[in-house]
Amino acid sequence: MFRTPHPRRPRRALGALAVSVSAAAVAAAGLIPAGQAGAAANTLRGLAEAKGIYFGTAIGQGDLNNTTLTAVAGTQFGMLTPTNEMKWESVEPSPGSFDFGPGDRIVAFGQAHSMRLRGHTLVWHNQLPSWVDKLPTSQVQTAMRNHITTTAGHYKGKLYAWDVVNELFNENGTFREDAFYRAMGSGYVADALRTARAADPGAKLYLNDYNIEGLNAKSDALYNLAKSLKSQGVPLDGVGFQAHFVVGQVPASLKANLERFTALGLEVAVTELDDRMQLPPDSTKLAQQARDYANVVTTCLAVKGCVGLSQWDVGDGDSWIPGTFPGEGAGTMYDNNYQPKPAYYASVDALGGSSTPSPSPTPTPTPTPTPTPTLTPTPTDGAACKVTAELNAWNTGLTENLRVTNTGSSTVNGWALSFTLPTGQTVTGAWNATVAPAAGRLTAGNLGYNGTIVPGGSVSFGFQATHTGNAGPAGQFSLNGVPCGAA
Ligand code: 9MR
Repeated sequence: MFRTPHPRRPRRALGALAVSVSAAAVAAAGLIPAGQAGAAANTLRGLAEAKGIYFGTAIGQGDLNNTTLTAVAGTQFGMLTPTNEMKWESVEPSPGSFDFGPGDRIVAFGQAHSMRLRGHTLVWHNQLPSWVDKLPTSQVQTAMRNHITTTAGHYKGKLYAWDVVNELFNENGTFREDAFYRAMGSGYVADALRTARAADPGAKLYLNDYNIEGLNAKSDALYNLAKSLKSQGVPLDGVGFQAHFVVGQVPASLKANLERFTALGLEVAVTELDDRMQLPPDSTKLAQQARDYANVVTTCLAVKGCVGLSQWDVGDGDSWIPGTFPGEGAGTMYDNNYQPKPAYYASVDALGGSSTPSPSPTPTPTPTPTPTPTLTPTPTDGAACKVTAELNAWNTGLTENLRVTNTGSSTVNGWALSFTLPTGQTVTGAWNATVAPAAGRLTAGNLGYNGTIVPGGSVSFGFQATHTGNAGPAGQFSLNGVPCGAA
């Protein structure tokens, strides 16, 4: 659940995340799972489009300098939302003075990658410049209409949809008493929608909010408003369900709730999907997250009128979550190094993809021997580390979780665990570590949050791999160059 209002977070510095890698390196690093590089049909985007929906993401202008991020965004996603660049404070920081440069750069990136675009957002109490809040109530309507007309007019013909009004209700279903409500009462919503329709007749016009995914007081309020607007002929086309979830808490009433909105003749979309957890992630939480993502994707596919889903931000390292919920994060389908997580594979599976190993594989009956999960303690040889492996294999793939224990007497600050994969195994994804290259002798490196291993402490990470018959465990471990012993 949100704690509201959203605290503002400083924008990321331009280039702060910049990494330079080639497309081939991106594929080799597993950012695009093996066999999927260049094969658009097997991406989230391609699979979603084959099912008649879209799968999108959100990026900010600083992200455009991050070649790893943009490679994932431009390949895996078919819809793009600017995280901050079309908000009022960005577009019109002082009265009548408009800056569309940052938003235009996001639009250009989306167009260059044949992505559709969602405009976010025209009227919102947050990231609203203080001059609007300070206006006499008699001047707010004029300012709102001018902002909508100029902004939606600038992007006319370029956007699939606009979030015309964002986050308009309190949790108990009463209207948020922001500058617009104070000046115009609830009628500002219809006024904003009509103004937006006049400015860009081709854009779908949405109301967008959070904590409205299940049946509750807040979604009831939005439902009643949407019904009333439709009955008055106000131009409302869709409702956006932000879907900022907590692992294991996707509401059971999601489908029923979406369906009551589509029954009004509206389209619905999941607009800001993420699924946060207490850090650090572990295999249990990541498996639940994978089920949650699959659940949301499956639900959208099952609801006629659910036009698509967008994740908010690309990877865990880009996400707004840790800045707003200290100690929480890991809400996206990509880890801090843009390695696909179990949620990615689960989403691919939910979209009908079949070329990737499942993170929670169900052994398929086949003539190939199917090992059951095994716990393989690896003896130490007196070195400073011990590794245990848990392996789940099926006929063509496997997942392996490795636990590295510091058996020495000093703290490890930053770790690189090297190990050898049996011949024929190729890593296609990893969690809680970077893993490269994909085959042969590999090195797993810590992420930002799990680099320290105190004496007697341990860290866990894992990977998925394909295999050609040898589904044995990894071996010949060494930690920061010191052998841990044979597997
Ligand atoms: O991702 C956005 C983040 O960079 C900003 O600091 C934050 C400020 O409110 O807004 C974030 O995006 C929000 C979106 O615009 C509306 N729904 C909630 C999103 C996450 O807070």
